[in-house]
Amino acid sequence: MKSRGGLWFGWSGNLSESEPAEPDITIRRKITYATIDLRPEDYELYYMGFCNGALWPLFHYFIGESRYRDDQYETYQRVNRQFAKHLLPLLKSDDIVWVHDYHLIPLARELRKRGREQPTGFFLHIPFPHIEVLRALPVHGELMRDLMDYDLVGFQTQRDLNSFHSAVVELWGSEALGPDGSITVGGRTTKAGVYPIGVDVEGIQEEAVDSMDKQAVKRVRTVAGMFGRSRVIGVDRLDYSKGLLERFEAYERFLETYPENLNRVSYLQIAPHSRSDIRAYAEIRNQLEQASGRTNGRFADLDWTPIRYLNRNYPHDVLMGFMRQSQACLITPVRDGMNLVAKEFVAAQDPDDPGMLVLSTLAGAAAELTSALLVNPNDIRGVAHAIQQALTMPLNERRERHQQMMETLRKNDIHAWHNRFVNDLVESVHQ
Ligand code: GDG
Repeated sequence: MKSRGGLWFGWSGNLSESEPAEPDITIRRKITYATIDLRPEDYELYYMGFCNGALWPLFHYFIGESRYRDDQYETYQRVNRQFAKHLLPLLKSDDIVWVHDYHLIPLARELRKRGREQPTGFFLHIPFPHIEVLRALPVHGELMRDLMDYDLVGFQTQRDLNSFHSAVVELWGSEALGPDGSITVGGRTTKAGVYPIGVDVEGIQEEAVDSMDKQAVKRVRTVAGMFGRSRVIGVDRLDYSKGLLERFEAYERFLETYPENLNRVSYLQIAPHSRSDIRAYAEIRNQLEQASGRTNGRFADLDWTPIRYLNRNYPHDVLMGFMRQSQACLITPVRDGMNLVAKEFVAAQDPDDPGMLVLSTLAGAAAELTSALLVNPNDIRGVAHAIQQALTMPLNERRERHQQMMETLRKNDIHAWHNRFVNDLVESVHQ
């Protein structure tokens, strides 16, 4: 958006008691930011409730965690109506509209109801579940119909698109599905495609190199360097979909199975808290504290902590510096739309001596990063073995795998993702 210019519209991240009158407008460089507050009740029912208590778990195949409530769904619709109402006066007639993620599925319908007909696309950052999972949600039909109000719907992987098609066929029959994957329902055609999100490869490399002199990055390097330890890293929002519990168990198994690593490896897990008010998040938080405590209690030495588990946020460039000086990165979600950290780790490496990525096959990124060490996150023994393999892999193999992954990252970087989606969106209405 910085190069193209435009309007960014969304929730401010703040709460206010009264119904928001008008969006707050800030203009910075070529972008106008229009944001509105949510009322505490809407935050509860819309954001924490329907979005993150019903849709998030269901779309990540945690059917048992997904809780549906009518009042939450009604608020979801009402908040989307309100967003549309506030967005409308800000839209210019030649604007194209790109809507992001599961919080805003009904937005196109609400805009069209108010007479807006400009190209409107939707991109889903998280997985789309197969119909056999989706159907557990009482309002899945409504959400699918809402998606049909977009001109283009984009997914992270072919698997997600296939799942979306499974729902289309179930609801409207195979005749609704065109040979190019587009969907026609009630005379309206919606295109659907795969647009794997990428990263700013050059930007990350610069961040990683430039941050090597930052205090925090130096501290990590100095401490591990002093004892000649290898560094393993993980960076995830604290979320039950990220497979952290299984990962901690796998790391414990790794230390147990390959005891030559005792006192020789240091695992840094950064996991900033998120959505802490939801029960499932509080639960996983407790379980992780116990699991890291158990491993440290069992294996730690006077001058060695096997897992350093930090619930803190770091500036992005510092994170990239941490990654550049790590020999292995563990990305083992039990389900993930893409996982940008996996791509960032690869981009942040020194090509002459790159660290190795251990990556879950259940992350969208696995479809592209096929030269990573691919693992099933539930296979504790397999992940333990992959950690050992990553730390003992010969330099020429690491370089070769890294180079292969970099080629994919460059071909499919954040700019390519953006351009492809926007071009297809514009084209979708001209056909
Ligand atoms: C959703 C989907 C999909 C992490 N900790 C800190 C920090 N981060 C940054 C990472 C990365 C981003 O946040 C996390 O992105 P992920 O892709 O890994 O995961 P989600 O947050 O779950 O994102 C996911 C993504 O949308 C994009 O489509 O890939 O599947 O779930 O960039 O570096 N950034 C800073 N401090 C931290 O402590 N500054």
